Amino acid sequence: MANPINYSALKKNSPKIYSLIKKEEIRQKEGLEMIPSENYVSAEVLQALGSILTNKYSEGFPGRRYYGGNEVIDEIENYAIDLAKKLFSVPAAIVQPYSGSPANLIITMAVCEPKDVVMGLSLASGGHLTHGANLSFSSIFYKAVNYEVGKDWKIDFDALEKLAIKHKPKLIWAGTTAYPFKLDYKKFRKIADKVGAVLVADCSHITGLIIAGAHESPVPYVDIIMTTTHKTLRGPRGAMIMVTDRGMKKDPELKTKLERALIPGAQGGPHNHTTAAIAVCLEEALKPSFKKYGEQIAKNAAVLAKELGTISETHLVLLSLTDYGYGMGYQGQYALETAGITVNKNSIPNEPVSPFYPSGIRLGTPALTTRGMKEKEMVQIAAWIKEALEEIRGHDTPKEKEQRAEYIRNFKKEIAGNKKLLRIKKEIAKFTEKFPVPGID
Ligand code: DSN
Repeated sequence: MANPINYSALKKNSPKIYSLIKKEEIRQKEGLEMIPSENYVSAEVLQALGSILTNKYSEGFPGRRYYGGNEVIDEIENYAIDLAKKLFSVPAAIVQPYSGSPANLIITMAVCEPKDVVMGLSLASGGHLTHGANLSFSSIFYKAVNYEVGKDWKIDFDALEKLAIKHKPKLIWAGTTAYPFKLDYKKFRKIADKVGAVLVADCSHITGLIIAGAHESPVPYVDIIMTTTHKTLRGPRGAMIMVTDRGMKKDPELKTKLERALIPGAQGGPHNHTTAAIAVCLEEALKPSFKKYGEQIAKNAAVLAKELGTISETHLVLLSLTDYGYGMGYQGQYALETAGITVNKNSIPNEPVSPFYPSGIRLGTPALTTRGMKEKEMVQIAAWIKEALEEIRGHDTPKEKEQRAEYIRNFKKEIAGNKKLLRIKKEIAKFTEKFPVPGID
């Protein structure tokens, strides 16, 4: 397929950026993109993103703007809102958040007063920064209380309930970024009701699985839903906030409070090219083919996990590398990158080393599934991963903290020329030829 973006002007007048885009195209095409929060958008999403809609200021909401000339922008935003409401069966949607973290700030500002208690899964247990991590707004301006996973790596609901009763949170987050199991929204609801908290699902990672029916929808259980639009939903970088019927009933002012927290609270003008691209990705997500896509993401992750000796009920695999040595996440990420497989180092529950030199890696199937890869390909990919990871055995992170940075520098130098990894990279480049990337020639 022809490239959906015509780069001729860029090629002529900004050759530096043009050549870097081309370089990145090769990386995205010839490697295996396995970061679970990433995906490949369609040609249609790319074209909307590259449109002249970026030229317009539109602070406010459709029919209520601070600038003139927004007739068309109003139509675009209303269309995106309607599609979001239809896709999720919710009465209200806001499509302007710049991304997930600002969206979570907006929600927290709408629901809480400064210093109120917010509760979320800890970062170390697979939660998100904005759900109450140190140094995030959520713990600087609010009183953050974190719940954790248990020994089985699943959310410990008994402990969560005890913490909620003790701290009486105003807001409870039900959402994850590195959690390979399904979420039990009913249990979250019961606890939220017990303490009178607003329950918010941050389903950014799993929205595609929810749309496909592979995961239960949080809509009947939660008051607010936040999702980014660029992960399994396969749209542009952005986010949406939706209020459920339950949320509207609980607080009929909730949508207005969220809008006010967005502007003037936390953001300025919406990114209208992104809003249009969100509408395009929602159109795509409403098609039956998207349901198949979401189902396949989960099937692929289950096979990948099994081949790697673990379990996934989602789109991601959280792989402990403790069998390979001490603090092997960094080394695992780098060895795989050298072999053409992009993943990210990740803490494992009860991380024994540190978040910067963690003991695991996080891998996902959304982008591979977009390229048309299925179970058979996951078996092959798992074999490459296991072969590549053998190359890090014996390369343990030093126990002495001050030696770690230099150790990693030397490790990288050594591994960059590893013959086995470079052979795998070549095999992968050949293998990926059969799986086109939407939006790249
Ligand atoms: N950075 C995202 C992720 O990779 O999960 C979360 O915001």
